[in-house]
Amino acid sequence: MTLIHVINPNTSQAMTDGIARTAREVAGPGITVLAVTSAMGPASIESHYDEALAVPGVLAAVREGERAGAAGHVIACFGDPGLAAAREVAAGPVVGIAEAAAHVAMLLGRSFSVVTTLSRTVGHTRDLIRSYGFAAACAGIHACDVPVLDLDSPSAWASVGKTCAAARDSDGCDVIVLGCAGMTGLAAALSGELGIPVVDGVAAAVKLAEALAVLGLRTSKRDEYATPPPKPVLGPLSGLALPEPPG
Ligand code: 2AL
Repeated sequence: MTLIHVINPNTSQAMTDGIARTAREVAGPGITVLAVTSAMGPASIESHYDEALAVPGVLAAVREGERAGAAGHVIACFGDPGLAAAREVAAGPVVGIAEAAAHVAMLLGRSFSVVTTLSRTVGHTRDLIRSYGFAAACAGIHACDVPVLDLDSPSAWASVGKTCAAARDSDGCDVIVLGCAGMTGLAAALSGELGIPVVDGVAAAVKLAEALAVLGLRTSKRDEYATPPPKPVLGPLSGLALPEPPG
């Protein structure tokens, strides 16, 4: 059994249910998906403050997934909150949906545009894409102005679709990347409407995590991503202190 541990970094169970549906749809034979909702943090992540509050819950979830024997982890929020720290404490690969979606988009065309939720997330998304090395290929980042937790209605889906079409027309991009886990499940229909590939980050990340796990490829522990040395952690986060290594 190969376990792929999919973490919803926000605390909305409804969003986890949608993420889990996509993950199970795309997971290959022999893959078990364990989809979990963060046990602490904000209901949705659409500001720097939300993201900072979400990271401890992501790290707690990664450590629980390790104890459950996860072969790989997916961080299913487009800010990839806590991704580098998660790589330090996980044995298997950790894949964020933003990084996964950008990689997959670059296998499908020369340029991509991202459709995100609120305009306040555009700058952070731009920083992320730049940090992953894809700035030159990113033709634009567009907000549909729908808050994360409102992405579950036909009118919200219509706004996402309209923003994708506008991004395609204004940017001339080859590929659209959906910039929120709450948009999962929309890609196939949108791709049909738009006539260009639309990448669902949840699906991309689950498939990449699965591929890495099946290939036996793990995060390099040579230096930066090695397990950090244990040290005292005070206050409400004391439960996240790392143990002394065995032996
Ligand atoms: C997200 C996401 O994927 N999950 C969440 O809570 N916020 N992304 C976004 N662009 O707002």
